[in-house]
Amino acid sequence: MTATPDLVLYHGPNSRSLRARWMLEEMGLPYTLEPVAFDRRPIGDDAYGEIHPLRKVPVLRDGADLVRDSIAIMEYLAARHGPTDLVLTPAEAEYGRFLEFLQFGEAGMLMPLNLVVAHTALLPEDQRNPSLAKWGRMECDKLLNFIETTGLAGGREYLAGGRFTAADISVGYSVYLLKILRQFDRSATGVDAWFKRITARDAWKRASAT
Ligand SMILES: N[C@@H](CCC(=O)N[C@@H](CS)C(=O)NCC(=O)O)C(=O)O
Repeated sequence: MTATPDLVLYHGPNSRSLRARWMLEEMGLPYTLEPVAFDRRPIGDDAYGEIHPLRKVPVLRDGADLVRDSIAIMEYLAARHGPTDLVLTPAEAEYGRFLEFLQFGEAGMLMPLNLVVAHTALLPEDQRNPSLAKWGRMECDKLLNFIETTGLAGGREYLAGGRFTAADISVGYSVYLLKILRQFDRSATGVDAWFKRITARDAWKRASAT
């Protein structure tokens, strides 16, 4: 019998740690949630700086192992604590597509999204640059259009493999961020329907509850 994992998730409200928490909930793994103070920059305290020198969330602690990236945490949980249908195996059709959207949620979406966050909300008002916010917003609209026309092409219900996977969690978190920032392009109706579908899951409700 495999020993019960000793998992701790360092978490911040509405942050990328939601991806890791959603994955933990989908997999039904027991974990302890460790809130990191988000009302200051850098986040957390000096003790947290020992865990993540960049003072970012999420971090997953699994016994002696530390994983400091939301996408890496999802891959780690599937590989170390699976098996799980939340990832595609290399032998499956659409494995490449699965990897593409798994990475796209972070590497493809977060740079323009961060610009929007920084220049509409995060920075003090006198440091915000409306041109950068506008450019970020235009890029986000292109990204939503890409999800609509390519990710969900032909009435797909999920991004890859014909089932809900970690790729939906990865991109789903970024779309969640666009929505709470009120930057979601209302013309992306297919994305909207997909987002409603994936966030109707009990695991998301538990992950986003507090
Ligand atoms: N690529 C990393 C990015 C981590 C990251 O930037 N986290 C943000 C929260 S969503 C953070 O901790 N920001 C606090 C700060 O930069 O002060 C991941 O996906 O985990």
